[in-house]
Amino acid sequence: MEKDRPIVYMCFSTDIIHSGHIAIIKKAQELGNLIVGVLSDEAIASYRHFPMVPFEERKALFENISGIYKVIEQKVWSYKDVLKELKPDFLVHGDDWKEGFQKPIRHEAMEILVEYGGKLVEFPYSKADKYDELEKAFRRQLATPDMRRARLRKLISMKGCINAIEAHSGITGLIAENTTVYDDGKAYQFDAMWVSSLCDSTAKGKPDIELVDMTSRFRTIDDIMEVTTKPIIFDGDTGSLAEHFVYTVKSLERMGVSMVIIEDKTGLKKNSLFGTEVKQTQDSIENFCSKIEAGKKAQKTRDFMICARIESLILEQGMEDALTRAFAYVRAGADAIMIHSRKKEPDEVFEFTEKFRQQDVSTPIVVVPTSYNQVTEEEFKKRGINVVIYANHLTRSGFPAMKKTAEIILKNHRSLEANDLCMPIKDIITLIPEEC
Ligand code: SPV
Ligand code: MG
Repeated sequence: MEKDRPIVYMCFSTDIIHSGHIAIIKKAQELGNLIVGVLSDEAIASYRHFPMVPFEERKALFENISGIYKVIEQKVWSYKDVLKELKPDFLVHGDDWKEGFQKPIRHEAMEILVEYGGKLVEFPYSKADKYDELEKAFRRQLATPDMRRARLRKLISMKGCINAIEAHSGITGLIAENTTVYDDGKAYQFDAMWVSSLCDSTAKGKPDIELVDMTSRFRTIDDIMEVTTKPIIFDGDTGSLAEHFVYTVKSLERMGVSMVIIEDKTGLKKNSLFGTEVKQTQDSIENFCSKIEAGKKAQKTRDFMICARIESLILEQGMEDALTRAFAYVRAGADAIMIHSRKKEPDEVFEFTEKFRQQDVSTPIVVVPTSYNQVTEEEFKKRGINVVIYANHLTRSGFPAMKKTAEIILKNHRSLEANDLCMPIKDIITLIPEEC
């Protein structure tokens, strides 16, 4: 560190360092002693995309660039804490944050700089195609089976609680992959996708009774995987016979699926949302444990997860039964537990979670809040729940719009009146990216 020179601060979230970054670092160094902040894995995963390179590695990249005085971790997107602590004379940033979702973060940083007399220096943001291409090519690796499969476990441990939305086709996969909402300086995206048996069957006009065979279900996964990179949680229904389940596990793992969830029902499976209105039988603890054990033995990697789904509350077998099963399934090797409920209030799910967590603090808990949908992800996280699945929402929102459009056309003998329900032709053409 050169004495009496101003302190300069800038923060990076990049996975790779290219010549554009080096150029901006050189310019920042001319202003004084440069401290580089490296954004934490948690912050990047929460509001941008999964970091391809873990924090320690990204930090090491900057530590090896000559002339950088110090590299620190910036834990959150907001510059507030870092500015208050370091009080740098200059905060350097690309001018791209003047517009768009980062505007509030810039605004907050400027207010703090004014408080102690620091200055904001904004360099023109380099939009060079070659850098864009480089980053895109790097990110395409996220779709490879090994990288995709491993990401679910990492995301759960980084974020504590993740969300997943159902996808049943290439286009719903793209919606799950690309939908982003910007709010208060943060960008929100779904973490993962749920390949639901209900929605996969519905898309094929079939009942959710394990009628759509595995070959067809795998085809759906393949369609989704071809155009996306996010981790996939597969609804494996009952898992069938243990002798069949081991093949399902091997295939899913090979494809790059991260987790299969199997439910402890047996015989002709009906959708859980029917509850006790239809005849449904729960498997014995012993039998279901053997199935979990067989599945765990069949998998080759450490990343693949088998989640045991407990139907005791759906089938009104009581809390004790649900808990007994949960502990037995974990002992049999389950990597996660899904507790299902179709009550309008979350009370039984919260009671289960509280009692389960008294004995097991680490096994991830998965929930599907279709009926008790008033609960926010933040609350689930606070209660110790790790995966929140929006299990059927693209199906339930998409089909009513289609039905209404069909009715309007029939009623009016033309399509003009359905215009407002339909995406403009220009948008549908550009909906599919040229290259995923
Ligand atoms: C599915 O989405 O197929 C599920 C969840 O299994 S539920 O429909 O709630 O049973
Ligand atoms: Mg299902």
